[in-house]
Amino acid sequence: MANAKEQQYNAEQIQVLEGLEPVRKRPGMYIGTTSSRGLHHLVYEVVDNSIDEALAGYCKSIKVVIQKDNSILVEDDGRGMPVDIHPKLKIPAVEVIHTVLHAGGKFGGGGYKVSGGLHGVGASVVNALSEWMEVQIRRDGNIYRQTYERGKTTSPLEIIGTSKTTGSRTIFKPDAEIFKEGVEFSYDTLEHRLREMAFLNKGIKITLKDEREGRKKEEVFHYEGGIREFVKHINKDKEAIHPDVVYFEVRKAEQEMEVEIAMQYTDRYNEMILAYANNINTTEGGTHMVGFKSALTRVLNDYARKNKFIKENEEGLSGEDVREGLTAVISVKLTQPQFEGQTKTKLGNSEMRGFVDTCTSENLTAFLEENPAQARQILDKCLRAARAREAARKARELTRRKSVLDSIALPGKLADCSEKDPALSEIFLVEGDSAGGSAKMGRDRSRQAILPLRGKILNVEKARLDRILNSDEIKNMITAFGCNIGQDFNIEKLRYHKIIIMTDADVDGAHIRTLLLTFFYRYMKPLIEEGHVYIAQPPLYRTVKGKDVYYTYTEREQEELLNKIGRQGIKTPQRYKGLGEMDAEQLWETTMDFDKRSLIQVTIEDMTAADEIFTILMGDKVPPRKKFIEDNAKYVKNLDI
Ligand code: 0RA
Repeated sequence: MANAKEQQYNAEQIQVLEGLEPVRKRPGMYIGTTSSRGLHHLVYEVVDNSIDEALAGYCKSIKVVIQKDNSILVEDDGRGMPVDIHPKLKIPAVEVIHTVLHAGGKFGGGGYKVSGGLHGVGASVVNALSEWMEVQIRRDGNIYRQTYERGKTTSPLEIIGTSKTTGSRTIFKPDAEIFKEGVEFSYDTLEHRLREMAFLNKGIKITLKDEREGRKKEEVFHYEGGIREFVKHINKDKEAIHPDVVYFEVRKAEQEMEVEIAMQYTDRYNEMILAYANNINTTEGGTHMVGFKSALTRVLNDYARKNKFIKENEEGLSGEDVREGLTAVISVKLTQPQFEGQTKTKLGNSEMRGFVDTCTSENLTAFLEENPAQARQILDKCLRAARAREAARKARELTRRKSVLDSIALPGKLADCSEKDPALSEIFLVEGDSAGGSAKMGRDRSRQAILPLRGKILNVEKARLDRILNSDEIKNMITAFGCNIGQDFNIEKLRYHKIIIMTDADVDGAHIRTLLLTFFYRYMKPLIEEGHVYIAQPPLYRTVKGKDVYYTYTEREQEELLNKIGRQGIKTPQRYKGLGEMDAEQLWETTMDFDKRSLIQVTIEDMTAADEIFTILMGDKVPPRKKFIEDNAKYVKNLDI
């Protein structure tokens, strides 16, 4: 990327398309959503422009500040945005960039632009969706300043001082009229993306600072090792099975494209391959992913045969075998990325497949040849996976055959609903037989099914598929849901569109809930991705005063209730220790009734964040788990994983 060849900027390059009214009318079209996700997207749009400046070779450091009033300041030490007058519009280029849709001179060529991917819409969209915005530019010895409100210019570009340095600063406050769900920024969300950006663009220093009252904090993300350090970061709470991160970077002549790959095996069973194209997380994969996977399988098989790990007449390693426990980051950069797929996060450029395949082949082969001890550790792991896969295949076949023989063999413990339309049906996974009994009696049997789960379910984080399929509780869930698991998972066969976890409001309940979520996340991920998994919220207290009965769900709510209705004349408020203490009617009224209950939908904000949480919660290392629980104990309501 370090193509520092000076590009003469020319205001005429900017294409004029249209004004900003459409952005305010239909913000979703430009930033995807006006939820919290869209709000944070504004910051990424502004930061992306500074990253582009860094990729062009002109900027080293970027600072992001959440200011006291919840406005955002982004500053870089690049060349400073251009200020020359646009020949047709007769206004400064910086004003065109901020007030005209699709302006900004990003028409490919001359380097890999970050934007142009998911919602690469730039500074004008952020401006349109901000109550106010201010830009300050240090350039040509001057400091320039211009202000805007809701996309409209409110002051001419003025010189407000002198400066010996260059750079751009953007300050904006998101418009509460647009972001109706709230305009408060989450430090953790910004931290996550900015750290990822720093891993993906080695050498760039990104500082994040929170200046809000009561939460002052500052962190610097700066990784000279780039994605090599990203892999170490992902594996920090896991056991690596070989010491070195395999790492290589290849740039094609004339910088048409570039690939950077880092990988390391852990003792886990799941694979964690993150793929990026121009810094955009391509969650749907694409040609770079295909190239990497096919080279990986081929190289490890070739090496295994050549070195007699596998005999001539023996079957080779499958793709699954060579990816078990693998953490890898693939980052490609290219000038004309084509994004396809449902969420436009699948890389389509066909030239990337062969390029990544060839680069991976050459470099991984070299690593294995040069590091025979680590090669052996890796191959041992793959061969163990292959043996287990064989055992798992047999176990799977057994469950498959069973369901073929007896296709309506639902588990005996399941109290099914009569409704046959999955969209109208829901299933409660209930902790314990006694609560299960109350739930069965209290439910709406036309639409609600109940599956009681006895005690602890298996920790799937520490077991392979063959053992997982031996667990009765897990087998019951698989047959009840109807959509199989792992590779055979088929969401279209799902028998209930709502899967509701109902556990006690105590530590054991939280543990069972985590075990269930881990199982869904590792083996039925689309269930979570497509929003089918929910958490029921049973009440904590039942309070009776006179003829009135009140239920409250938190200590604070209970306190507020007592303040409101007065403490006199109340028979001692009942604090539920578990679901089992509620009778059928109470359970229905408080937790299951379609009209009165509140459910929490489980969502995956981010693959690495979810992986980290499950690794910590379910893994072997105790200190990170203890720290996580301490750090998060106060946030009981938010169940984004
Ligand atoms: C000179 C020319 C161009 C952009 C910039 C400077 C520049 C833009 C931003 C946005 C945030 N920070 C910045 N620093 C510098 C135009 C280059 C092109 O059209 O490709």
